[in-house]
Amino acid sequence: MGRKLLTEHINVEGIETFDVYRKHGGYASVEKALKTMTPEEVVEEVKTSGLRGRGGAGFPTGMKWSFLAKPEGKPRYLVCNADESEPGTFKDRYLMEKLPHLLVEGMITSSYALGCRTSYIYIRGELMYILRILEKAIAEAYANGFLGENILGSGYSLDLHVHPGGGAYICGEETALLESLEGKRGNPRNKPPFPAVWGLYGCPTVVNNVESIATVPWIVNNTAAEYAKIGVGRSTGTKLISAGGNINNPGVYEIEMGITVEEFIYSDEYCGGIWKGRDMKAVIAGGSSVPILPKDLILKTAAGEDRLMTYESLSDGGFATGTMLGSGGFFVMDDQTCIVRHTWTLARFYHHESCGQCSPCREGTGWLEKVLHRIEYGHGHMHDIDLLVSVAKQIEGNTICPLGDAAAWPVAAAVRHFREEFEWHVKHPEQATSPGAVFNKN
Ligand code: L3W
Ligand code: SF4
Repeated sequence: MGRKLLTEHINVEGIETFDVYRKHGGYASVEKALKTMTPEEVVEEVKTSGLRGRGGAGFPTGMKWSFLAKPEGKPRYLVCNADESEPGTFKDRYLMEKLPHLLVEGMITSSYALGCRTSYIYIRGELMYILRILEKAIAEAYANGFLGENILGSGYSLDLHVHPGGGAYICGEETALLESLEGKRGNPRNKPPFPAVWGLYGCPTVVNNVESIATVPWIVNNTAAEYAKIGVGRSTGTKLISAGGNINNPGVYEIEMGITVEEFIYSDEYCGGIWKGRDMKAVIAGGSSVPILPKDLILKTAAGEDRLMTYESLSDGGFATGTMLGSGGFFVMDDQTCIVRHTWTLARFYHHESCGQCSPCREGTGWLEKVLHRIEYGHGHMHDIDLLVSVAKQIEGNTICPLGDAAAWPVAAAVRHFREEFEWHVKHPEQATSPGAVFNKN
């Protein structure tokens, strides 16, 4: 059984209330930080822990915190990115619904470290019921002296607000999120300047994922050295994985970094293997925005070693043979899954969610969707398959924000690893249009 740093008490009855959460050690990190540590010492702990951003990019959290500019006379902000909209990713929703006080505690301790007096949780608009859960937890924290003026008599004061988005995937991109929080259309900004210098209302801002912030209390309570002992190499600690698709036990799992992908997919502690006794065809490991890998490549690295649940092992060999841990949304596909249809579904999503600011993304996502649609529905030509790769290449690296890459990579990888399946659709249009028709080598 792996260690559970975030979810140890998640099934305790009443843990969503202040009293029960407190009885189980809740808010200890606020007491420890405010009473015995300087803000710089908290930043140093998070740096030393090796914690990396859990939203998708895996950028070192402590390093991001130390980039925060401190100009005279300007406030600093901490904004929690709770706009979880990545297809296949539902871990932050789970954490906030079950353990709202853990996020509130993390926000207080992190805001203290960063010198913020006002902080925000920007939550996905579809999750209004969780917004209410968080508002209740925040009200309880105020009532018990953990928010507001002069917290625990320490002289430190903080206000915390929850703000809902309007339902656009792009608002999960940090600069689009900040635009939206300012009341504008959620269009991503050009970077640099990064939010650490020019963020909310033009002030220095740290934007962190829910899981990242929820990990800070454990690090402060138990020390960075203890945290860094868990995991492998530069992938320290634990990670929440949302597991879905054709597996026996879909759900959210907290894993210790470094277990093998094989153990994660096949052991009863986690996914429990492929449903209906079928074989596995492919996996997308990090939410929908990362390259798909066929069974052989998701289980073994380019060097033939077991692939591990770490940032490094999953990206081993670059995009030819690797993928990304990303936001930790595991889509597992059985041998009855149609890769063409699956890829078309994702392309539709990205086309719909493109904000339209840059032409490679606005036009390119539309072309990917159209070409995939005609292959799937039996009107494709062989040259369409290379056209997909060509359009994907022209999007990649030529856009303001990562949505362009996120739309291009899954398509390029699907053609790279499953070209035969695309060709089969072109050669057998009568089969390709019938519901449930799936390419099968045998
Ligand atoms: C200051 C520098 N700050 C980098 C900061 C930057 C950001 C973080 C990472 O995209 C990925 C994307 C999705 N000075 C800095 C600096 N920073 N250099 O570090 O930056 P970046 O640009 O690498 O990533 P990002 O823009 O945050 C996130 C992938 O995650 N993804 C998406 C998940 C979607 C959700 C959701 O639904 N909300 O989580 C999944 O895999 O494709 O590649 O904070 O400011 N010199
Ligand atoms: Fe908008 Fe797409 Fe450009 Fe991102 S890449 S700014 S979503 S058009």
